[in-house]
Amino acid sequence: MTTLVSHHEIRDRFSKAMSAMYQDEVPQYETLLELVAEVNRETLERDPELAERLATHDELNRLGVERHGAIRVGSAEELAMLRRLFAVMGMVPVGYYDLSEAGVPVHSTAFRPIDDEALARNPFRVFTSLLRLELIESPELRERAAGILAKRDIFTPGAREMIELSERQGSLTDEQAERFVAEALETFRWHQDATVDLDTYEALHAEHRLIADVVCFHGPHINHLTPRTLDIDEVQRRMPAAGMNPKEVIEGPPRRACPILLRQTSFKALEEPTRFAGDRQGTHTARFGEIEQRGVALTAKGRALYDRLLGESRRRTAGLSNEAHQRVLAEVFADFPDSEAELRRQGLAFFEYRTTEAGREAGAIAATAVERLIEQGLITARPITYEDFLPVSAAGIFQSNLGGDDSEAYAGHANREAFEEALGAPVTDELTLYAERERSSLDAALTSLGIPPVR
Ligand code: OOG
Ligand code: NI
Repeated sequence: MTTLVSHHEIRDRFSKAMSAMYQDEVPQYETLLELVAEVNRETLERDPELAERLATHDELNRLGVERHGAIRVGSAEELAMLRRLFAVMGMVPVGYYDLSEAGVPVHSTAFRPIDDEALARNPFRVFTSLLRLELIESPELRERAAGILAKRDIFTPGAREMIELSERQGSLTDEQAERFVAEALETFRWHQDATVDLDTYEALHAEHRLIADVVCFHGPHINHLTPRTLDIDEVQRRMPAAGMNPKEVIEGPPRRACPILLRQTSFKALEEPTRFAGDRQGTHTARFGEIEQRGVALTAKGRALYDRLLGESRRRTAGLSNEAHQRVLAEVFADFPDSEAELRRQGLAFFEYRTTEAGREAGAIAATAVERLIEQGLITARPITYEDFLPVSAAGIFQSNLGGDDSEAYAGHANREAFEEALGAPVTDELTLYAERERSSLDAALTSLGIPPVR
């Protein structure tokens, strides 16, 4: 019997290899990693309670390795093959994001691990967008783009071979995993050579910068990697002194005692010299660095409240500096309960339940009210971290790195069915994942106290 390594081990190796490659390719990303590590260290020193909480819940180990990346592909075939590539690493498509609403002609999903153990080990996610050529108005330009895309193969023969082998065997041996990581990395590498001449690039660029980015290169170069910070406001403040040009505002909810969902910001994309076919030469701007701070996952009810408050604040924040923007957000979000107990009682956020030592000793008891059990110290509830993305924030990240305020151009074209058809599989619903995780943890905690699970 050959010994196979786990999908999670392969993901861990791959995410580290990807980070090393990106540090090599984009030196500013290395600076960003250092800054994030420094601020995380200081935050943990200042707040031992936070350090302890992260430590007891497996969040501390993953902090240093945690990151997401993003890529954009041009065809259904590319997307479907990527799904198989990510499956080798235990990553499945979760969530559907329609970015056409925000003037970006793509729709997206996030490939990520889903079970607790895998998330604790390394929650590496890749935000993956599919270009929607059908949204380009000019038939001539549409055909030209499709023709260019049809000529490229973004996977090496070795990557295809290892993917098929993993599908047949159930996973890969140590040596095959090494080969897989090296071959898969090639798909995401930056190529200084464009596949077209500058005239073609400019024509596509004029329709939308993103179209040029997807169509004119050999493959879906990783366009950013994103480490997780414990204090995004502080990193944003320190970015300029460290030589980075941060985007104007931090996306997502404001700073809170109980962080919710996801806050994100980035340093702006760099203009890079590019070799075009023919004599005329130019540059391309696509690659940047991002940081994120994650909080608790919200229920459908919590998410509806978030969306409503965000909508309200957006009417008042246009054009504001980050400081003023954050002040308005804080004011508007005063309506969003900011204690774990309230988030739980009002059913706004997801929690994971565990029996305490005292609970295990108490054995069978009659009380079933979850809040009473928590008050009695028999079970604990801890916020479940949000592992996904936010379409409005994603649009803000896209826009600050692509330019473009043509927000209306492609609006109103969500098409989840078409996306799933291209992908060759349905996307998993993220809310269902959190709800199942909460439910099974609560069932287990109650069962261990001798209480029948509540339905
Ligand atoms: C993806 C932008 C969205 C995020 O973290 O929400 C994103 C892209 O630019 O390809 O990365
Ligand atoms: Ni991102």
